[in-house]
Amino acid sequence: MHIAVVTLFPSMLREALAHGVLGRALERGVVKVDCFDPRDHAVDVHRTVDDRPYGGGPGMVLKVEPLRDALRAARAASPSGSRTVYLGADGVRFDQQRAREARGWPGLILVAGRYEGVDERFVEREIDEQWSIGDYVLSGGELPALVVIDAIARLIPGTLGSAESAVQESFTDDLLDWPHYTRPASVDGRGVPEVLSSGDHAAIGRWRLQQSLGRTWLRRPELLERRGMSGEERILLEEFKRAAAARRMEDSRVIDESYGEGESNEQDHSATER
Ligand code: 4FV
Repeated sequence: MHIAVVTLFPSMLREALAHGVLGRALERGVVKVDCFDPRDHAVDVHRTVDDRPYGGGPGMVLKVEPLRDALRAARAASPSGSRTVYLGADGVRFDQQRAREARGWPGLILVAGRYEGVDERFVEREIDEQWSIGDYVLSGGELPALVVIDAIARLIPGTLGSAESAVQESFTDDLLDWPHYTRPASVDGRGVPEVLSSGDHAAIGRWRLQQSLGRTWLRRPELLERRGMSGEERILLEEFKRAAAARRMEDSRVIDESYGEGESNEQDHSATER
Protein backbone atom coordinates (compact mmCIF):
# COMPACT_ATOMS: atom_id res chain seq x y z
CA MET A 1 0.00 0.00 0.00
CA HIS A 2 1.23 3.52 -0.80
CA ILE A 3 0.83 6.12 1.94
CA ALA A 4 1.86 9.76 1.45
CA VAL A 5 2.14 12.23 4.33
CA VAL A 6 2.07 16.02 3.94
CA THR A 7 4.06 17.21 6.96
CA LEU A 8 6.42 19.97 8.12
CA PHE A 9 8.43 17.26 9.95
CA PRO A 10 9.31 14.45 7.48
CA SER A 11 12.25 13.30 9.65
CA MET A 12 9.89 12.72 12.58
CA LEU A 13 7.84 10.32 10.45
CA ARG A 14 10.85 8.57 8.93
CA GLU A 15 12.50 8.09 12.32
CA ALA A 16 9.38 6.68 13.96
CA LEU A 17 8.63 4.36 11.04
CA ALA A 18 12.10 2.78 11.04
CA HIS A 19 11.38 0.36 13.90
CA GLY A 20 9.81 -3.05 14.56
CA VAL A 21 7.21 -4.62 12.29
CA LEU A 22 6.58 -1.31 10.54
CA GLY A 23 10.27 -0.85 9.83
CA ARG A 24 10.46 -4.35 8.37
CA ALA A 25 7.28 -3.79 6.33
CA LEU A 26 8.79 -0.66 4.79
CA GLU A 27 12.10 -2.47 4.12
CA ARG A 28 10.19 -5.27 2.40
CA GLY A 29 8.12 -2.75 0.44
CA VAL A 30 4.86 -4.14 1.81
CA VAL A 31 4.02 -0.53 2.75
CA LYS A 32 5.55 2.53 1.05
CA VAL A 33 5.51 5.87 2.90
CA ASP A 34 6.56 9.13 1.20
CA CYS A 35 6.66 12.53 2.92
CA PHE A 36 5.97 15.93 1.31
CA ASP A 37 7.00 19.10 3.19
CA PRO A 38 4.93 22.27 2.51
CA ARG A 39 8.05 24.30 3.33
CA ASP A 40 9.62 22.91 0.13
CA HIS A 41 6.72 24.59 -1.71
CA ALA A 42 6.88 27.98 0.02
CA VAL A 43 7.85 30.64 -2.55
CA ASP A 44 9.06 33.56 -0.39
CA VAL A 45 12.65 33.95 0.80
CA HIS A 46 11.61 33.04 4.37
CA ARG A 47 9.82 29.92 3.08
CA THR A 48 6.71 30.98 5.05
CA VAL A 49 4.09 28.27 5.55
CA ASP A 50 1.96 29.90 8.26
CA ASP A 51 0.47 33.28 9.12
CA ARG A 52 -1.60 35.04 11.81
CA PRO A 53 -5.32 34.13 12.02
CA TYR A 54 -7.90 36.47 10.53
CA GLY A 55 -10.02 37.77 13.43
CA GLY A 56 -7.02 37.76 15.74
CA GLY A 57 -6.37 35.32 18.58
CA PRO A 58 -3.38 33.22 19.60
CA GLY A 59 -1.20 31.07 17.42
CA MET A 60 -0.70 30.72 13.70
CA VAL A 61 -2.56 29.03 10.84
CA LEU A 62 -1.07 27.00 7.97
CA LYS A 63 -1.41 28.85 4.65
CA VAL A 64 -3.28 27.28 1.69
CA GLU A 65 -0.66 27.63 -1.08
CA PRO A 66 2.33 25.68 0.36
CA LEU A 67 -0.05 23.01 1.67
CA ARG A 68 -1.89 22.72 -1.66
CA ASP A 69 1.34 22.49 -3.67
CA ALA A 70 2.78 19.87 -1.34
CA LEU A 71 -0.49 17.92 -1.65
CA ARG A 72 -0.32 18.12 -5.43
CA ALA A 73 3.18 16.65 -5.31
CA ALA A 74 1.87 13.89 -3.03
CA ARG A 75 -0.99 13.16 -5.41
CA ALA A 76 1.40 12.99 -8.34
CA ALA A 77 3.37 10.30 -6.45
CA SER A 78 0.25 8.38 -5.30
CA PRO A 79 -1.89 5.76 -7.10
CA SER A 80 -4.98 7.32 -8.72
CA GLY A 81 -8.02 6.95 -6.48
CA SER A 82 -6.02 7.60 -3.32
CA ARG A 83 -8.13 9.33 -0.67
CA THR A 84 -6.91 12.44 1.18
CA VAL A 85 -7.41 12.55 4.97
CA TYR A 86 -6.77 15.53 7.28
CA LEU A 87 -5.89 14.62 10.89
CA GLY A 88 -7.50 17.05 13.32
CA ALA A 89 -9.19 17.00 16.71
CA ASP A 90 -12.50 17.87 15.02
CA GLY A 91 -12.51 14.85 12.71
CA VAL A 92 -14.58 11.65 12.94
CA ARG A 93 -13.05 9.06 15.27
CA PHE A 94 -10.47 6.80 13.67
CA ASP A 95 -11.01 3.14 14.69
CA GLN A 96 -10.32 -0.43 13.57
CA GLN A 97 -13.27 -0.35 11.18
CA ARG A 98 -11.86 2.73 9.43
CA ALA A 99 -8.44 1.07 9.34
CA ARG A 100 -10.02 -1.94 7.61
CA GLU A 101 -11.77 0.30 5.07
CA ALA A 102 -8.64 2.35 4.32
CA ARG A 103 -6.57 -0.79 3.81
CA GLY A 104 -8.73 -1.48 0.75
CA TRP A 105 -8.03 1.91 -0.84
CA PRO A 106 -5.51 2.17 -3.74
CA GLY A 107 -3.57 4.69 -1.67
CA LEU A 108 -3.86 7.08 1.27
CA ILE A 109 -2.66 10.68 1.60
CA LEU A 110 -2.48 12.00 5.18
CA VAL A 111 -2.25 15.75 5.87
CA ALA A 112 -0.67 16.56 9.24
CA GLY A 113 -1.51 20.02 10.56
CA ARG A 114 0.54 22.14 12.97
CA TYR A 115 -0.08 25.31 14.98
CA GLU A 116 -3.77 26.13 15.40
CA GLY A 117 -4.59 24.19 12.24
CA VAL A 118 -4.94 24.81 8.51
CA ASP A 119 -6.86 27.45 6.49
CA GLU A 120 -10.44 26.14 6.18
CA ARG A 121 -10.50 26.82 2.44
CA PHE A 122 -7.79 24.13 2.02
CA VAL A 123 -9.97 21.60 3.86
CA GLU A 124 -13.06 22.54 1.84
CA ARG A 125 -11.29 22.11 -1.52
CA GLU A 126 -8.75 19.35 -0.98
CA ILE A 127 -9.80 17.01 1.89
CA ASP A 128 -11.98 13.87 1.45
CA GLU A 129 -12.25 12.96 5.17
CA GLN A 130 -11.18 14.38 8.54
CA TRP A 131 -10.10 11.86 11.19
CA SER A 132 -9.36 12.29 14.89
CA ILE A 133 -7.53 9.71 17.01
CA GLY A 134 -9.10 11.01 20.21
CA ASP A 135 -10.68 13.90 22.11
CA TYR A 136 -7.52 15.76 23.07
CA VAL A 137 -5.50 18.51 21.32
CA LEU A 138 -2.04 17.63 20.05
CA SER A 139 0.73 19.90 18.76
CA GLY A 140 0.58 18.41 15.31
CA GLY A 141 -0.91 15.72 13.09
CA GLU A 142 2.31 13.69 12.83
CA LEU A 143 1.64 11.42 15.82
CA PRO A 144 -1.94 10.75 14.61
CA ALA A 145 -0.50 10.01 11.15
CA LEU A 146 1.84 7.44 12.71
CA VAL A 147 -1.05 5.88 14.62
CA VAL A 148 -3.11 5.58 11.44
CA ILE A 149 -0.19 4.17 9.40
CA ASP A 150 0.60 1.60 12.14
CA ALA A 151 -3.03 0.42 12.46
CA ILE A 152 -3.51 0.10 8.67
CA ALA A 153 -0.10 -1.44 7.95
CA ARG A 154 -0.79 -4.26 10.44
CA LEU A 155 -3.79 -5.29 8.32
CA ILE A 156 -1.74 -5.60 5.13
CA PRO A 157 -0.65 -9.19 4.43
CA GLY A 158 3.11 -9.41 4.77
CA THR A 159 3.48 -6.71 7.43
CA LEU A 160 3.11 -9.06 10.35
CA GLY A 161 5.13 -12.27 10.25
CA SER A 162 3.35 -15.50 11.26
CA ALA A 163 4.40 -14.88 14.86
CA GLU A 164 2.54 -11.62 15.17
CA SER A 165 -0.72 -12.27 13.39
CA ALA A 166 -3.32 -9.52 13.14
CA VAL A 167 -5.94 -12.25 12.98
CA GLN A 168 -6.24 -12.61 16.71
CA GLU A 169 -6.06 -9.31 18.56
CA SER A 170 -8.22 -6.57 20.07
CA PHE A 171 -11.02 -5.21 17.97
CA THR A 172 -10.35 -7.87 15.35
CA ASP A 173 -13.78 -9.09 16.28
CA ASP A 174 -14.84 -5.77 17.87
CA LEU A 175 -13.99 -7.31 21.24
CA LEU A 176 -11.22 -6.40 23.68
CA ASP A 177 -8.26 -8.79 23.77
CA TRP A 178 -8.00 -11.76 26.12
CA PRO A 179 -5.30 -11.74 28.82
CA HIS A 180 -1.86 -12.97 27.78
CA TYR A 181 0.60 -14.98 29.85
CA THR A 182 4.15 -16.23 29.27
CA ARG A 183 6.92 -17.90 31.29
CA PRO A 184 7.64 -18.18 34.20
CA ALA A 185 4.61 -20.28 35.22
CA SER A 186 4.49 -18.59 38.64
CA VAL A 187 5.06 -14.91 39.49
CA ASP A 188 4.79 -13.81 43.14
CA GLY A 189 2.85 -16.99 43.77
CA ARG A 190 0.40 -16.19 41.00
CA GLY A 191 0.06 -18.95 38.37
CA VAL A 192 -1.37 -19.12 34.88
CA PRO A 193 -4.98 -20.18 34.12
CA GLU A 194 -4.81 -23.98 33.91
CA VAL A 195 -6.66 -24.26 30.61
CA LEU A 196 -3.75 -22.48 28.88
CA SER A 197 -1.38 -25.36 29.57
CA SER A 198 -4.02 -28.06 28.93
CA GLY A 199 -3.16 -28.46 25.25
CA ASP A 200 -6.92 -28.55 24.62
CA HIS A 201 -7.05 -25.91 21.89
CA ALA A 202 -10.85 -25.94 21.68
CA ALA A 203 -11.05 -25.24 25.42
CA ILE A 204 -8.32 -22.58 25.12
CA GLY A 205 -10.24 -20.93 22.28
CA ARG A 206 -13.45 -20.95 24.30
CA TRP A 207 -11.67 -19.53 27.36
CA ARG A 208 -10.07 -16.75 25.31
CA LEU A 209 -13.40 -15.84 23.69
CA GLN A 210 -15.04 -15.85 27.12
CA GLN A 211 -12.32 -13.56 28.48
CA SER A 212 -12.70 -11.18 25.52
CA LEU A 213 -16.48 -11.11 25.97
CA GLY A 214 -16.18 -10.61 29.73
CA ARG A 215 -13.55 -7.87 29.54
CA THR A 216 -15.50 -6.06 26.84
CA TRP A 217 -18.66 -6.33 28.99
CA LEU A 218 -16.74 -4.96 31.99
CA ARG A 219 -14.76 -2.19 30.26
CA ARG A 220 -16.47 -1.32 26.97
CA PRO A 221 -20.09 -2.50 27.16
CA GLU A 222 -21.04 -0.15 24.29
CA LEU A 223 -18.85 -2.23 21.97
CA LEU A 224 -20.77 -5.37 22.95
CA GLU A 225 -24.10 -3.56 22.38
CA ARG A 226 -22.95 -2.55 18.90
CA ARG A 227 -21.49 -5.97 18.06
CA GLY A 228 -24.22 -8.25 19.48
CA MET A 229 -23.56 -11.88 20.49
CA SER A 230 -24.32 -15.41 19.32
CA GLY A 231 -26.25 -17.78 21.59
CA GLU A 232 -23.03 -19.59 22.55
CA GLU A 233 -21.34 -16.26 23.31
CA ARG A 234 -24.23 -15.23 25.59
CA ILE A 235 -23.78 -18.50 27.52
CA LEU A 236 -20.02 -17.90 27.81
CA LEU A 237 -20.62 -14.34 29.06
CA GLU A 238 -23.21 -15.44 31.64
CA GLU A 239 -20.69 -18.01 32.90
CA PHE A 240 -18.06 -15.25 33.08
CA LYS A 241 -20.43 -12.99 35.03
CA ARG A 242 -21.23 -15.78 37.52
CA ALA A 243 -17.51 -16.51 38.01
CA ALA A 244 -16.80 -12.78 38.44
CA ALA A 245 -19.64 -12.48 41.01
CA ALA A 246 -18.37 -15.55 42.89
CA ARG A 247 -14.84 -14.09 42.90
CA ARG A 248 -16.18 -10.80 44.26
CA MET A 249 -18.10 -12.70 46.98
CA GLU A 250 -14.96 -14.63 47.88
CA ASP A 251 -12.87 -11.46 47.95
CA SER A 252 -15.35 -9.66 50.22
CA ARG A 253 -15.59 -12.77 52.47
CA VAL A 254 -11.81 -12.75 52.84
CA ILE A 255 -11.85 -9.03 53.59
CA ASP A 256 -14.68 -9.38 56.13
CA GLU A 257 -12.85 -12.28 57.74
CA SER A 258 -9.65 -10.18 58.00
CA TYR A 259 -11.73 -7.34 59.45
CA GLY A 260 -13.46 -9.85 61.77
CA GLU A 261 -10.01 -10.93 62.95
CA GLY A 262 -9.22 -7.23 63.25
CA GLU A 263 -12.29 -6.72 65.38
CA SER A 264 -11.37 -9.65 67.61
CA ASN A 265 -7.94 -8.03 67.77
CA GLU A 266 -9.73 -4.74 68.29
CA GLN A 267 -11.71 -6.39 71.08
CA ASP A 268 -8.53 -7.88 72.41
CA HIS A 269 -6.88 -4.50 72.26
CA SER A 270 -9.84 -2.79 73.80
CA ALA A 271 -9.94 -5.60 76.37
CA THR A 272 -6.29 -4.89 77.07
CA GLU A 273 -6.81 -1.13 76.91
CA ARG A 274 -9.86 -1.29 79.04
C1 4FV B 1 -5.50 15.56 16.37
C2 4FV B 1 -6.25 14.64 17.10
C3 4FV B 1 -5.01 16.85 16.86
C4 4FV B 1 -4.89 20.04 16.22
C5 4FV B 1 -4.16 21.29 15.85
C6 4FV B 1 -2.83 19.39 15.32
C7 4FV B 1 -3.88 18.97 16.30
C8 4FV B 1 -2.82 20.88 15.36
N1 4FV B 1 -5.30 15.06 15.15
N2 4FV B 1 -6.49 13.57 16.28
N3 4FV B 1 -6.70 14.71 18.38
N4 4FV B 1 -4.40 17.65 15.92
O1 4FV B 1 -5.14 17.18 18.04
O2 4FV B 1 -5.90 13.86 15.13
O3 4FV B 1 -2.66 21.37 14.10
